[in-house]
Amino acid sequence: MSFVKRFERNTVGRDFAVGDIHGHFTALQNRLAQIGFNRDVDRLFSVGDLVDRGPESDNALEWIDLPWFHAVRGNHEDMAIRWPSGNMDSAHYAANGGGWNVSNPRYLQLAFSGAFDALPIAMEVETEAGLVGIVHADCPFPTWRDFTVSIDDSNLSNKMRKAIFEAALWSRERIQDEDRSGVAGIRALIVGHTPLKNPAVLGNVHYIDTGGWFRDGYFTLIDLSTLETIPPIPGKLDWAA
Ligand SMILES: [Mn+2]
Repeated sequence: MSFVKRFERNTVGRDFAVGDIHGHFTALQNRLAQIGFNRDVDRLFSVGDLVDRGPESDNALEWIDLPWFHAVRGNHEDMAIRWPSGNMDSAHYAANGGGWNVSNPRYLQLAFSGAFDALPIAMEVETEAGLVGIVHADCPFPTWRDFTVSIDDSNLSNKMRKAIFEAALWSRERIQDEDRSGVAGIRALIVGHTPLKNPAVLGNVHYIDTGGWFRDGYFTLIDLSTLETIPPIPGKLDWAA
């Protein structure tokens, strides 16, 4: 099994990515309706964090089965994967929005764990202007190729793979440092994880989590061909977390 999922160019419709959803699938659905999303030809790529905090986390299982919806694993999926193994603190998990899953029956906890464990860590989408990468939090390597080759390297120690996954799903280093060095070997990298008031770009790394799950937030959609966001980027890096 590969931790990188690759997608051919969409020659018949549009490709969009959306930030963290956190159990707000109805709001997302409304956003898609606003932009005239056509589920027969368009595709929607998710940066992960489908669950926790919002009221509709249970819907994540149906969404990841939709033929036009494709998600990478976020740190909240990571918690749902680990939950049935019993080595996570329930108070900590609930404080992070996982209460819905703590109270789920065991068979459902296992269903979520198994389904999320099958999600890729990274996706790459071919567009007319080049390859676009998607990961939840960050690419912890200077080049996209080093990252995608490393996570699929069968000789990698479990410890090293765990460290790379941890950074890919949880790191906020790049944005905290306002590091504009970018990721080489890819046209653009799309990430979520860090809620911002407005979408932002650092080098070629696009931050699109504008807290569609949060009371003052909204869902930003980015067109993977044009890299334009809806709504547009106001220019300045501005983050709320
Ligand atoms: Mn996250």
